[in-house]
Amino acid sequence: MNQYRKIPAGVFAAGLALASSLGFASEGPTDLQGPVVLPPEVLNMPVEQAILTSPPHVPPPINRKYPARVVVNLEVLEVVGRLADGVEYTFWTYGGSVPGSFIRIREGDVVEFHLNNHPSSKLPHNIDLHAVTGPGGGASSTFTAPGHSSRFTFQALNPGLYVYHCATAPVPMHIGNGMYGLILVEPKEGLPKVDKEFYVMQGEFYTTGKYGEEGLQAFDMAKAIDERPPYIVFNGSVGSLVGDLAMTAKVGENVRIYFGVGGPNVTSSFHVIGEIFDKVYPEGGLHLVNPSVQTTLVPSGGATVVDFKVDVPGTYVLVDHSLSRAFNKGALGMLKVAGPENRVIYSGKEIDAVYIGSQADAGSASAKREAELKSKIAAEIKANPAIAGLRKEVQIEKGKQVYMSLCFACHQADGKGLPPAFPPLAGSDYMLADRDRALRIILKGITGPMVVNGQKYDSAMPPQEAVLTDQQVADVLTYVFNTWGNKGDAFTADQAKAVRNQSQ
Ligand code: HEC
Ligand SMILES: [Cu+2]
Repeated sequence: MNQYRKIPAGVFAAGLALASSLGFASEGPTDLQGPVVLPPEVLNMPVEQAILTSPPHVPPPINRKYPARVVVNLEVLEVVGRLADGVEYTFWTYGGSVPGSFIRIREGDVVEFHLNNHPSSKLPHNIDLHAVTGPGGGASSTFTAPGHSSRFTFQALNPGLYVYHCATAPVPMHIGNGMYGLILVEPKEGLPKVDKEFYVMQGEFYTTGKYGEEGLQAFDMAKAIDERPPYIVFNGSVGSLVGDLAMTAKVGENVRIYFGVGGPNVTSSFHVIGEIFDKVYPEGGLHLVNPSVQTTLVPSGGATVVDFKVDVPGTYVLVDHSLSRAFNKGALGMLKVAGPENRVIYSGKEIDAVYIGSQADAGSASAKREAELKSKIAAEIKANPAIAGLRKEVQIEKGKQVYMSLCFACHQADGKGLPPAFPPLAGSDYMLADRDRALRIILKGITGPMVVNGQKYDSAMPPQEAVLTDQQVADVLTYVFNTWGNKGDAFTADQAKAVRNQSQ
């Protein structure tokens, strides 16, 4: 029996359209319509279970030459996971991952869609698929309480790459917690074959803490309303596509990336450093092809398909070319290409790809080492209270991550600087002579003449107090005071705090 109040369908649709146009596109429960009576030509279609994949994987191409009835079973799960090293977040997901499971169907398919909300969920959720023709894109038909399952049917009328997302109030919060994914509706004639396909989505996270602040972070509604996300990431976390998790291909292969933006608010200037997209299917429509594109703009709630052949080996870095997002908020991924060199196409002198690649690699190796050291500490505490040395080692590894994402650009990875523009930190008599002054330089910056190891410098170093936490300042100085032959005690967050609070 229908447990909800009956509302005439037309009235509901009109109300929904109005609500959407006013900006509160939140779909509550709607009346149950009962199973759809399908005409014989649909009933006679073969029935298939959709293959769903988590990012960066994509289900295999569809080789059918005819439409089918495709059953999609998507599960909503609220899970605690890693947002960045030491940072956790309660993600709301479709299928346990951010972005949610990739769905692949064919133009003309009739989809029987099941949305299953796991009993452990705290909230009801629904789904608005941009591939659906009909009010709310399925949202009103799929509003599902925890421990319930909803079903609706739609026909995929238009080919394209489409975003899906939750549309339960408050909508930006549901999307901001990770509730988005992609559904590909292949055109009848199929897509050109490629060697490798990947699934990447950008989205931002509005945490109460700053970027890198450790512990379980909560959603910050004020930051969301102001569109001030501490994190803008690919595939749900910082480093999701870096180091061992990087995508891989071989020289000569054609690579395709299905790229979408979940948002909820921020658009992407999608770019791969060191590559040119041979083809862009702008805005995820699959008929128009734009050849030879450097950067393609992807709106929130939008998608694109890019194809490119990888001609030379190396590490190609995926970024949002609004670059503070890549280098300070996490929107950075990697494609590692193996195979023989072609020195005519690429001589090996260009620095872009190698530089950033090795930086990210060093960062992720360093993160691994940090985890190893942390478990060592736990073991050591049990057996022996003398743990100061290990704590310092952790600080050095953490500091290296800060150094490799911030300081190395000027002072260089080897700490030797670039005379006469950037002074050395390796063996710097100036730095090693005065620890408080070093703290002050990092936090407040410094300008004017100085002599380091007998060489004169007269330039400016920008203050980092808005970028770094006290702990990060202590870590990075502990790193530079204990690397490249330098020796010194660990710095503490309290020391950094004391200097931060001094007026200059
Ligand atoms: C944008 C370039 C730039 C960045 C980024 C930068 N510095 Fe500097 N740094 C400089 C310049 C230039 C000077 C010299 C300023 C002057 O001449 O007054 C300097 C001076 C210093 C000094 C004192 C001089 C010496 O060699 O001992 C220290 C210590 C230092 N920086 C550490 C750091 C650390 C640690 C970071 C990362 C948190 C960092 N810097 C990030 C450009 C930079
Ligand atoms: Cu939701």
